[in-house]
Amino acid sequence: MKKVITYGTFDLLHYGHINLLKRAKEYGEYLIVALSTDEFNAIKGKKSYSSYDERKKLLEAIRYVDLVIPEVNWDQKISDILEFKVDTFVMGNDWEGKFDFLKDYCKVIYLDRTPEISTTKIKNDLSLS
Ligand code: C2G
Repeated sequence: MKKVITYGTFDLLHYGHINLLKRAKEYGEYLIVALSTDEFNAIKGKKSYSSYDERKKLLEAIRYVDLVIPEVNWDQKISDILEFKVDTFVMGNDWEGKFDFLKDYCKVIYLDRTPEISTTKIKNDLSLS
């Protein structure tokens, strides 16, 4: 069984996230999402609207997602890939090249971001309405 992994905050879940998860799942039969914890978001300089548990529940309801694990730091990717025997690592191409060091452990794929939508845009548009 081919396993795929991806990482992110997935706050204010939107169709750009779903589009990413749908395409990531096409690389295997089992998709793991490493979801940034609230503590790691603080390290990333992100304040998510929804808590880790709320964001986890939403991701677990998505048909493409098979497992959600916590992302607690920048450095867990290699151990995650080894622990879960991951074949392919997938991220949006705003991260193009940033995770190429993982090519020693699995395939690394960067997928085009979905244009015109982002958590930041949603927050900004709502604040103006
Ligand atoms: N994404 C996308 N299209 C958008 C918005 C987001 O394809 N319009 C993708 C991003 O490229 C990323 C995933 O959706 O692959 C999750 O996005 P974020 O929650 O913003 O992830 P980020 O905060 O970049 O966390 O260790 C990696 C980090 O945890 C990535």
